[in-house]
Amino acid sequence: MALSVRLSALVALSLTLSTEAFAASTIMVKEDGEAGGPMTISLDHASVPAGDVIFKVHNDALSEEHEMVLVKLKSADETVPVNAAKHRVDESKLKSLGEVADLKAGKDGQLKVKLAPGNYLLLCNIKGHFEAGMKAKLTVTP
Ligand SMILES: [Cu+2]
Repeated sequence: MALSVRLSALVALSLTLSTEAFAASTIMVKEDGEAGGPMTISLDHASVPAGDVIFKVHNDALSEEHEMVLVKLKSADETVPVNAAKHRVDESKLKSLGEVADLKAGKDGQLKVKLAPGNYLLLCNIKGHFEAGMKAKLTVTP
């Protein structure tokens, strides 16, 4: 009797531990900015541990559509290539890991990805938005 109670307590403990070990990190992403003005992407965490990461993206703009593209950088100080004529980042030269596309003003979107340790960049690649400031770095730690 006493043994089985202890065993079930152990099972409950190990279940709790394994759930925590594999829990996803959640990053709240806020996008803002109207046409012609400064635009931003801000994250509530600049760094998360490697593993499943859920990006919960909110477009806080009044009327402007935004998006969130996640790319992996080769190093923390890598600058991404911008096509000046198109006013957009050249995504063909980057490794995109996914995106929340076409997020209308006031709307929410979500992206879940498994991230390895390294340096990442979140950006909005609607014409002119990257140049207006829509980029944010993320560090994933081992
Ligand atoms: Cu945008």
